[in-house]
Amino acid sequence: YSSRYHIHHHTSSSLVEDELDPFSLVADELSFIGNKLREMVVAKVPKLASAAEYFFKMGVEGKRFRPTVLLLMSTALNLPIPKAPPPMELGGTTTTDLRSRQQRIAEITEMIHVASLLHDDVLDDADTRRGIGSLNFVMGNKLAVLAGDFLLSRACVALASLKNTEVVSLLAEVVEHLVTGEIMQMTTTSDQRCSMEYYMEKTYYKTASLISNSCKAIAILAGQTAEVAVLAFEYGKNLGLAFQLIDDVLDFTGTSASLGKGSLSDIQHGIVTAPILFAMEEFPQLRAIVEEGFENPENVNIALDYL
Ligand code: GRG
Repeated sequence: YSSRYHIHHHTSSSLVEDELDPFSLVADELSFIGNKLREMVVAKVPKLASAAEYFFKMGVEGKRFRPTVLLLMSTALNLPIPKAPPPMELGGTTTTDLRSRQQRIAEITEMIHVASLLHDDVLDDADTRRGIGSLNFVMGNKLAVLAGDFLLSRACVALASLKNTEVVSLLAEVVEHLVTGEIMQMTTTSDQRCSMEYYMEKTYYKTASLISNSCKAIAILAGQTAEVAVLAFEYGKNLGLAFQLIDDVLDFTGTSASLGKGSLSDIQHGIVTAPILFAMEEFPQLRAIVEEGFENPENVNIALDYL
């Protein structure tokens, strides 16, 4: 990163470059978490097991953006144990215990995320995800819905095992937020479709809530003050909003190969995202089209011309 962005460091050590690659810092832990996730989705019924493990198999793991952020947040917030021991609801907590509890947050977060992808693809009738057939496309809607439910159940059990009621409520509430964001997206009036405020609120629920609340959970487990926990939340919220904004831009600029799914899927589903809202500010005549909606394919083409 430093060479690409011409950032000058006061130290010339190559370690600085390594430290600036966020993935290399947590690469070993990410592969450990990957294995843990595969273990966690083992189910009694073979059909359920094969459905649930579908997106945890090697090679279809996605970017692992959320676990990466959460592990880096853990490194940033874990205080030296002798100075500030984390709250010990479980009795003697060591540094290793703390880190493995935070790894569990990363696992739970990824499970909730994958469950939401499974359900989302059913709702959107999507046929590709992570560069392969979506689970609903390969095994049908029914199994995809049930596999998502199963992952949520596994995530709840893992969450409860942390025995921290504040953390349980934070992440349990995220599931409601995911549903809220999805419903806000499905049911828009023409005014809401044109509103940046509505878009940002929906984006918080749909994408940023999971990242912000799991970042806050990391801070709580680290034994940080309520003030720091709020800062961790704000960091995760802004990162999540930025992540979705970029995801929305990529839907217009990416290719099926780079996205692992078809491009232009938002506008084709009638979903108005940030690039259109920004274009509307520059070209006020676009507003009438957005208000009318994108059921008419002609409107899709008109909007694309403005972008
Ligand atoms: C059952 C938990 C649950 C939710 C039901 C369907 C639904 C309600 C919510 C959908 C939420 C959703 C899919 C939001 C989009 C979030 C998003 C940016 C997904 C893409 O994330 P990436 O790019 O994907 O990190 P990878 O594949 O890399 O993990």
